Amino acid sequence: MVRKTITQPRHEAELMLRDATRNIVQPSRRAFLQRTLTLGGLTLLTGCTPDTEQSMEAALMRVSRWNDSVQGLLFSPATLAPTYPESMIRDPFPFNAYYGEEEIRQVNGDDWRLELSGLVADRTPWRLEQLRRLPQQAQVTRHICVEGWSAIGKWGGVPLGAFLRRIGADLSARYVGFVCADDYYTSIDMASALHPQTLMALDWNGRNLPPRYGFPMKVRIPTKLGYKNPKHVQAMFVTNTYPGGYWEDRGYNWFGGS
Ligand SMILES: Nc1nc2c(c(=O)[nH]1)N[C@H]1C(S)=C(S)[C@@H](COP(=O)(O)O)O[C@H]1N2
Ligand SMILES: [Mo]
Repeated sequence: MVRKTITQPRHEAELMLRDATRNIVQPSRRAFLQRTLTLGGLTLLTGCTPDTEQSMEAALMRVSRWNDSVQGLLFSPATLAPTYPESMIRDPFPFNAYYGEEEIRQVNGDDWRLELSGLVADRTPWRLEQLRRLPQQAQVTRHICVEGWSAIGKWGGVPLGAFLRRIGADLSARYVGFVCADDYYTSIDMASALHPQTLMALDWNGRNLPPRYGFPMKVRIPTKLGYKNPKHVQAMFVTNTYPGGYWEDRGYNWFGGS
């Protein structure tokens, strides 16, 4: 990255701000910042005037993290995501991942174990059939991807909040993190993890979750954007240390509310 000198005309700093906001991957956030963020505003929000491309990106990242805490404060555990009639389900459902369909991960359900770590009293790994024996719940909700599509689907499985209580997770901790069978990972705030519609999804449209949608388990969070819904989850942890995520570490907003 090119470092520029500290003494530069103000208009050049404005140009850098434009470039830096262009680098923000999430289109809706990018559009929002381009419409609303001035150099003066950025200075006001972060307490200093960024003067290099690097400090500009760092300042924008600080605004995005500040936005996380505002979204966290506004998030109400009692507010439900809209649900839809089964007639509106899109089947087949769109596939998306950071790779193409020819690379869909084939996880063996018999060997699969859900590994648990962090601030959890009982870290015994779980097998698929054990999860299937827990009380299940299903919802028809809309999945919204920041790449510009949305579709309605039905996911069924174990409410994540009930599972976290069962394994003795520290419910006052800040984050729940997920690690997937591909290179994907993400993390969510505890309030969203305990939200009544957040599911450890084992089913899609009444049948076993197919490989393309994240077999054997996908965490379905209808209050969050698509990239916050990890597929092929194989490990879960509870922590107070910010874990980030695959797209979040590349500039997507971490809270990712929909
Ligand atoms: N393991 C894993 N989970 C993932 C992704 C991924 O690449 N790998 N992509 C995310 C994104 S950006 C979207 S939109 C949804 C797509 O889920 P779908 O294939 O069921 O539509 O998965 C999310 N979860
Ligand atoms: Mo997405």
